[in-house]
Amino acid sequence: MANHANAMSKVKILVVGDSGVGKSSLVHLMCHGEALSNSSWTIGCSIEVRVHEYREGTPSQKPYFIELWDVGGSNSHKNARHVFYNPVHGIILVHDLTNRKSQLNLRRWLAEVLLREGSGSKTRTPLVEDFDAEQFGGFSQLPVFVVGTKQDQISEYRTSGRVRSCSLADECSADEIYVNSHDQRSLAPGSSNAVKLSRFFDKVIERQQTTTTTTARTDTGYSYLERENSMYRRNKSTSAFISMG
Ligand SMILES: Nc1nc2c(ncn2[C@@H]2O[C@H](COP(=O)(O)OP(=O)(O)O)[C@@H](O)[C@H]2O)c(=O)[nH]1
Ligand SMILES: [Mg+2]
Repeated sequence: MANHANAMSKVKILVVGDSGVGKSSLVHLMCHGEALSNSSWTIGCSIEVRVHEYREGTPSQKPYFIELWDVGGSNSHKNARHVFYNPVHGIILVHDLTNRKSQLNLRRWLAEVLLREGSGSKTRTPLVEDFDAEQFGGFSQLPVFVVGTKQDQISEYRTSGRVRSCSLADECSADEIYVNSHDQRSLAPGSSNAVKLSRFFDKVIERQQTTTTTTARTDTGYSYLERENSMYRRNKSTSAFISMG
């Protein structure tokens, strides 16, 4: 803590999707490079961190902490989980390829997060249950990544083009990957999945650079997370400037 100037910068990504789609398994694979041996019910929110090399292989390469906030998908926590939503720099939407409903529900998840993002955490969520690209005109700046899990449970016939890709991914100009979170090869370094994920992390970092000054709160209800984040922003301003060139 003594030397903030050398502290590694960090970004916060929310990982959301219905309960049981495989968020915890996916986050574990992303952060540890191996399958989660026994997943348990996520209560509230669990945070895992991975180090990502921003713009790897270029002169502006720099390590960043990527915080993956795995928000429990249970309906019983619906009224409380918004405290985790602000601020956020990127969203990973997770659905289960064997469960079409979980894919359709991603619109609700996105709407839920976007309605909180940029608004005070005390604001009531309007009665909007679905994502509508027009309504969320400004959303496009928040990078989105879509992951379909349990690829091992669908037949090869369906993976070779028959699986309906997520239309939401198109609407958000988001990359989408399919994984089997029980198999570390799903995110093997150099694989197309890993490259897409890495590109997404770069986008999130770029987004964070452009928004650090625009999320100032006007309400007095400062939460721990907001306070912590504003401290972090102050620290960040003393750390290295990322060249965009
Ligand atoms: N076959 C298979 N099972 C998976 C995969 N991802 C998750 N699971 C299983 O699905 C169940 C729910 O996973 P979990 O990560 O706890 O889901 P969460 O509730 O979204 O966090 C667990 O039994 C996992 O082992 C996958 O890619 N393939
Ligand atoms: Mg979980």
